[in-house]
Formats: sequence, C-alpha cells, structure tokens
Amino acid sequence: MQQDEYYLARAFELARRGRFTTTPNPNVGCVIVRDGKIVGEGFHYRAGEPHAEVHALRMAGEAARGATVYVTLEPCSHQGRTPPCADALIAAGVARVVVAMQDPNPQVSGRGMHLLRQAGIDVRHGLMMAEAEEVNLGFLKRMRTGFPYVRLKLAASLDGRTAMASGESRWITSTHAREDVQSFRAQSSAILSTSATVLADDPALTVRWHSLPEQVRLCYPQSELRQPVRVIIDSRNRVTPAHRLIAEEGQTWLARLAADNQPWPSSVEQIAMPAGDTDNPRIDLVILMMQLARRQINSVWVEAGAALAGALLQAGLVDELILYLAPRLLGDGGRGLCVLPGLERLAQSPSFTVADLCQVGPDIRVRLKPGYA
Ligand code: AOF
Ligand code: ZN
Repeated sequence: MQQDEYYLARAFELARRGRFTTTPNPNVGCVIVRDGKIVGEGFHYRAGEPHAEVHALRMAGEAARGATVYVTLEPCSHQGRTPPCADALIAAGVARVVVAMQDPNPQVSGRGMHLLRQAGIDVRHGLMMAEAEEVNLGFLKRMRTGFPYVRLKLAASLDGRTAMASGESRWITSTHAREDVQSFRAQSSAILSTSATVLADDPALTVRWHSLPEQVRLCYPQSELRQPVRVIIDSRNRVTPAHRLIAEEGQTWLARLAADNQPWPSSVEQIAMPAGDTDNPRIDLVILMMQLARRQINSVWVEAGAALAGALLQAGLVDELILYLAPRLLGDGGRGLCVLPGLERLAQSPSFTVADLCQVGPDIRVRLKPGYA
C-alpha cells in the first residue's frame, strides 16, 4: 500500500531529528493517522525521556482510537527507563500498526508486535528496511553483534599525504571539511583517538556548537549539546591531567593496561585492558571495541594517525571510511594515510566500495565501505 510508505517516510524524517541526542537508544519516529489525516507525531529525543509512540499518542489524544500508527522501529514490550509502548498503543485502542523494522534488542525482538497482535491489532512490518538500517547503523550493529559501528576519518592531499616531508600538517583540508567533521562527531556515541595524537596535537576532541554546519545548528540548539565520550588508547600512561581534552567538558575514558594514581577529575575514567602478548604489551583493539559496546557505545568516530587507522583496518574493525581529500599535492616525501605492515601483494591490499562522493567546500569527501561490492 503506497500510503503506508508515505506516512512511514514522514516517521523517518521525524526519527532523524534525534540523531544527535538519543544514544545509547535508537532513533525512532512515529506518525498516527486517522481518516486520512495526521493526528499525532513524535520522535524519541533522549534516553530516559518518552519513546516516539508516547509523544505521538499524547498529541493524538482520543483521536488515536481506531487510528493507524506508523513507527520506524517495533514498539517496545519491556519496562526499561520508560514503560512498554506496546501496552500504551493497546490502551489507546489503535486499530492498525505499521512497523518498518523489528527491534533486535533481545528484550523486545518480536515481542512488541506479538503483544499488539494478541490484542487484536492489525500489524504490518518489514517495509522501508533500507531506511530503517540507515537511521540506526550504530544501535543495530551493537544489538546484533556486540560491536559498535566504526567510522574512520581520514584527511589527505590528492596524493594521499597527511603531512609535508617537513612534518607540517595542520589544516590541509578546509574549514568546510572541519564543519562536516564536527557534524559526524556530534552524531557519534564516542570519539576514539590515541595518546600519540594527544601528545602531538593536544586536541580537545569536543563538539563545538559554533563550528557545526548552519543546517545542523538550526535543528540542534546549543543548550541541548551532547559531548560524545572521548576514548584514548594510552597503553603507556602518557596522557596527563594537564592535556587539553581532560579540562574540556564531557567524559574521557583512558584505555590503559594499568591505572595510575594521578589526580584525575571525576570526568575521567581509566579502563583496565588485558595486556595480551607479554613481550609486546598492547591494547587489543577487538577487546576494546567489545568493551565499548558493553558500555552502550553504539557508534565510534575515529580521529587519529596512520598507525591506528592501519591497525583498525587490518583488524577488520572499520565499518566505514570517511576520506576528505584536499585538492593539493604534498609530494612523495610526505607521510601516508595508513600504516599497513606486512602488505606485499596487491591481492592483500584492503579494498573498498564507494558509498557516496560529494564536494565539501573546496574539498572532496568520499564515503567508503570495506570490500568490493
Ligand atoms: C520504542 N520507541 O522511541 C524507542 C525504543 O530504556 P528505555 O525505556 O528508553 O528503552 C530503550 C530500548 O527501547 C532501546 O534499547 C530499544 O530497544 C527501544 N527503543 N522503542 O518503542 C522508541 N527509542
Ligand atoms: Zn517504547
């Protein structure tokens, strides 16, 4: 039925409005239609606050009786931070529910739709699945696999260099590209970097509201700004309370082999990681990602150097590469994008499929997914 897609598309539009704030919860939108008219609308804004369906039911009031409800994710059946939406829909006396995707959360996983059907409500599900995947890449990956969705950000010149032979590297890409980066940071649960980057650049790794693109600022008020947690791989305890990111607002997690006794503020947590190989103690990236997912991190935005970029790719942990290319040449003495030890044959070289390509100010942005299509 074309009409179902029409109203569900509206529900997806609403769902996307929560993309900066819902983590660790998913983005969900809901539209209630009675006699061909939208009588209620809502979306999930923040964990702990009402779910999309509850906002829409409140707006519809009595008009929800006998209405059709369009929702981008299966209504929940469990008592979480908020009561089950399936119960609220049944109590409101709705006649029909159209669901894009089943909720993979093991606490729900089909039970929400089962409850609705048991109450005599007509339920349709399994439409606009591509949109349903796209709007919750992080939440869905964490629920299905126990790993977060990882985006690796890279920036280079046309010849794939990240620094001049002299080492000069600041601002290869434009302010437009940096605004775009701010928008990706703002949509991520966590920003991942390394002590090498902290020692070299002393970055804040925060979202700065004034640096967000204008179209983002219009729908995301400064008062609502959420700082993604900064996760720093620091196996040799080199980050100190004097580094800039420690003083900035937001939390910082230091992934370390052993904690130290420095006077850390309460916003800093040291995560003890297993050492693995005793001759060469390093932080295991696979274990780190699993730990992050266990801490409800849906999505990770990686901003670091060529060593971490290469290691993540070689460990198969990257879901998406966001590559900014500045239209300039730095020459073949400059530093490359990824350290890939042991790479000898073309057949072993990591390859990608271009997901999309656009111009950001004067720069080029390519989004790539690992593997050939
Ligand atoms: C819905 N509608 O808008 C959302 C749902 O702790 P709670 O109560 O917020 O529950 C969180 C879980 O509920 C989350 O993990 C996901 O399975 C589901 N999210 N469900 O019916 C919504 N955001
Ligand atoms: Zn719910």
